Amino acid sequence: MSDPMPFDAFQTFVARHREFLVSSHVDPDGDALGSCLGLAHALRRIGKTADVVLDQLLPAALRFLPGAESVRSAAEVSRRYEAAFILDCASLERTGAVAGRCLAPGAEVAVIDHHWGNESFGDPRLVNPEASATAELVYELIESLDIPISEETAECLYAGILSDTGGFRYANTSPRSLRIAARLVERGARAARVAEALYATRTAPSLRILGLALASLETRSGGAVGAMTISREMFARAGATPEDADGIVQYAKSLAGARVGVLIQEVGAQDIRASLRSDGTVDVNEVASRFGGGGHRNAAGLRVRGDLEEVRAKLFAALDQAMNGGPPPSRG
Ligand SMILES: [Mn+2]
Repeated sequence: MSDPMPFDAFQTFVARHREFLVSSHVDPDGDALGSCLGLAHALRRIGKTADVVLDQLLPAALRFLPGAESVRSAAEVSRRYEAAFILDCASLERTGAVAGRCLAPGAEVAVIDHHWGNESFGDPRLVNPEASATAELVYELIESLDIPISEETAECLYAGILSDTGGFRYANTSPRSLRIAARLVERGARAARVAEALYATRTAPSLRILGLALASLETRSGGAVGAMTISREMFARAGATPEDADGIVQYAKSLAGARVGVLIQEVGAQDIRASLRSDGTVDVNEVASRFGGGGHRNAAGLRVRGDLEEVRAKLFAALDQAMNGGPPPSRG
């Protein structure tokens, strides 16, 4: 946890430097990118240079954010920065190639994050696991620095909060996140545009693979497991990649009466991936760990070598056992 009042230290940090690197974690989500862009817009507003650099180029789904076109990958950056903001990262390593390629030796690193278990790196630090999104903390910092919140900053931070609360549906949705979101809409964030981009926009391959996955629905363990399976042949038919199937497990989990939702994907020959989501009554992290995977109690994943049908049978047996007790199934 950070100092409860670290804003003075941030004030000094911002005053001391003219140019900032702003970065976040690999495989950026809406909070990672929204926080970076929202802060970068605010720093530019007070005459600073702020460059958003990430490990890789952006996923297409996040390119709607104001300023996204200016984001560069670490490989494209040939200079090193003396000062950096690292956002939404529990450790410096989470930035991927950015830490090694873009920071000058002895660079000063400011940290803003909401992950439990944030390693104590960086100074100054604004770390609060009770925030639903890093974007909430960025909002509070910008306010404390007396920087006016532009429409661009507002929209980016709103996207961060919407993303990390699952559209204000997850348990972390708090009065504070809703109050900050309301203020951001007052400052010009277009709520409908952000919701449309994050939750109602799918590419043709991702819609086709969703259709095939939905049609594959089966129930197991007396209806307590909703399972969908995507074979290599289905990916080929939809012209889709495993990335296009992101989030489909939520549909399996949405089956009425299901305690666990499972999406099983044949991503290559003898290469099987599965995502598990639980309503909290089953520890899917424990199930995934039996297959060498892991995650959290309510959301976990695994990837194993093997035949699709064999892996399916073993996974269903493991889930059945986790739900109903009995001896653990044989490993392998
Ligand atoms: Mn986050």
